[in-house]
Amino acid sequence: MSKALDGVRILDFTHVQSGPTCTQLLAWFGADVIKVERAGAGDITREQLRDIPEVDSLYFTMLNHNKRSVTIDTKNPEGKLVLEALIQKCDVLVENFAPGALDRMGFTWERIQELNPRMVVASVKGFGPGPYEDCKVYENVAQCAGGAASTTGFDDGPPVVSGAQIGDSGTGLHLALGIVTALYQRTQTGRGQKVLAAMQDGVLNLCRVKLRDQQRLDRTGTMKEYPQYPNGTFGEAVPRAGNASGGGQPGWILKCKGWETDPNAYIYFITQAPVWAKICNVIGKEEWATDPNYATPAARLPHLKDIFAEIERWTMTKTKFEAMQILNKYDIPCGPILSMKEIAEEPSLRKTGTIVEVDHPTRGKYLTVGNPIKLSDSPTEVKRSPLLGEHTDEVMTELGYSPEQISALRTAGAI
Ligand code: CAO
Repeated sequence: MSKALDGVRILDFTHVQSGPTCTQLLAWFGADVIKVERAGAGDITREQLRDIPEVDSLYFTMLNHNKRSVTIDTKNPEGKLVLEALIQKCDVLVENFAPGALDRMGFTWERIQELNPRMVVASVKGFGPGPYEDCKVYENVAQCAGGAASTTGFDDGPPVVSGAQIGDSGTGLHLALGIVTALYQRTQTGRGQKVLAAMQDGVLNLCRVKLRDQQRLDRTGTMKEYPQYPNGTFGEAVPRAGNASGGGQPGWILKCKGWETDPNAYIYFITQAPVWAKICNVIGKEEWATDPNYATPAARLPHLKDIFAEIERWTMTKTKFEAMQILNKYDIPCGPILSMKEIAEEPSLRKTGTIVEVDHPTRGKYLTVGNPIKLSDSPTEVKRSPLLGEHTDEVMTELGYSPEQISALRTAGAI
């Protein structure tokens, strides 16, 4: 079966996490992704957080599936010529170097345009134009600068970063959308363009509801769905909301049976208004369904803490899975807190290809997260990540270099 991005060639200059997540998605959709790495070393993640000596780390393998790897010294004059040939052959160049690195290599936007006016040049940077544009940025810096950390955690504790890599993988997703959009526009204009996804912007986009809340707070001085209401105090900025749900349906994380020893024996419970009477029945507080202090969402807001304490008395008598089963019967929205171990072992995620087992020549079998976006006419087949420089000869041959030329370039240290 054909793939959505068949025929699209990507010059992949990405490293670490943000850029590689973007090009991995494009590869899963069928693009030919040629990852350019530094000879001898490669993407720094190949050796970071290794669990097996001398073997590509899971960090690298899980971010670089379905790509080809070529090693080119981009600071070597002959290596630069090889890169020029690649730029002429590819549709998209994706990079997430520190600001200015591509220009210092000699590949300015103007130079790339001369070589290939159809080329889309896509970049992840920490910040967009402004006071911090020259800064190097990693995941947690972006979470802090994009508004996620100041709004995550509990009111009486410090800001907290999330386990979800919204700065890196989140920005990779944003960039991938920018790239396919630019390719689509190219079908009409015939021209490439620059695509920029700044990590601060990507995180802020995912924190959109918190900017909404900032303006509500500015106007009214309070927000009734936040745990600070009615007993705490609000300051000038959106506070950390603990585990409260963002919308108009109050929610909280509650203990389940076994919580004393299992750190994940919890359930997220939402007191959705239309099922309030059912919630009252399940927890044995039938009278709350008609009591004016509890019967309406507005009446409940001041007592949310007590309400969740009462619901928790019930959830603590059930495991999170038993509670799920009972609550779902009544359409009460809830979710078990799943550990990574439980997710890794979940058969339904294996069945859909969201968790995939991959075989690797030096590491053996390992688990990875497959393509979370499923296209009915473009199924994803997850293929192992490339070894460093595994495809250098293959790609050089496709670019028209003879075996003698390849061997001379290798001797010169260009590839
Ligand atoms: N051959 C020769 N040189 C190469 C090369 C190759 N194949 N590939 C890269 N290089 C060189 C670059 O030209 C650059 O050299 P100069 O600094 O002399 O111009 C150098 O390697 C390193 O690039 P870098 O500055 O991007 O790498 P770093 O490890 O110092 O910084 C990071 C890493 C991530 C902080 C920085 O790249 C960055 O801020 N990127 C943008 C934001 C981003 O994506 N952050 C998320 C990373 S994932 O958490």
